[in-house]
Amino acid sequence: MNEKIAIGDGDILLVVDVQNDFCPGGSLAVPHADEVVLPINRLVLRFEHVVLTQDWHPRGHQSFASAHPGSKPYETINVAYGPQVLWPDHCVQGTPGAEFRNDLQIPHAELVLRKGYHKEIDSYSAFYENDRKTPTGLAGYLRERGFKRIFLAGLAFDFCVRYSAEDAHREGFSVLVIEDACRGIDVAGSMSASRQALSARGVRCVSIDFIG
Ligand code: VGL
Ligand code: ZN
Repeated sequence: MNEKIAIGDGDILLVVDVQNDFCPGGSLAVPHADEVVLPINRLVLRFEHVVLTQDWHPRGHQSFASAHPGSKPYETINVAYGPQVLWPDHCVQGTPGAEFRNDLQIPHAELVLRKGYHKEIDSYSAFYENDRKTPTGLAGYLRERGFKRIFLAGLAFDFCVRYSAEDAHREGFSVLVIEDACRGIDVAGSMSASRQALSARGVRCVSIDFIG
């Protein structure tokens, strides 16, 4: 039961949104987010194949509370595709907050997948935007390259990691979340809801100690 998971050719690690704005001092700081950097730097040594995702919003993005006069960050509103949590302005294209943490060491990353660039649609998942219809192209990329199993680490566990994991599973990949290489925001019970949603789908959450 405690056997390590051997990493092979069909495996890829998706490092989700390890960007300055999600870290302490950033505009949408996730508690203890900076603590994922060292485990991820260790983890990537095990993976030949790594993809990074980067939250990448235009100014005035619909997910920003500042775009909705009278609304405050962390409130939920209804938009064309359903409920949307409003966030402080974050990860604006070309700003320092949108850059990856400079202590992240993944020179061999093969792709940087940007998401959230449509002004009217947020994108938590690295696969489908929040309208649940607009693909980012990542599933096709990973399939075309022959990957079968996707490991996830990064920020935030209860948003981008969760929805990316669910979509990867729905797209037919085998999925594992490396939970101690993630940190979450926890808005309105989103951490426990995420754990439940993942286990209901059979997506395993494992510790970095189990990775070969
Ligand atoms: C994220 C909220 C807004 C994330 C991105 O990376 O989890 N969360 N934008
Ligand atoms: Zn965002």
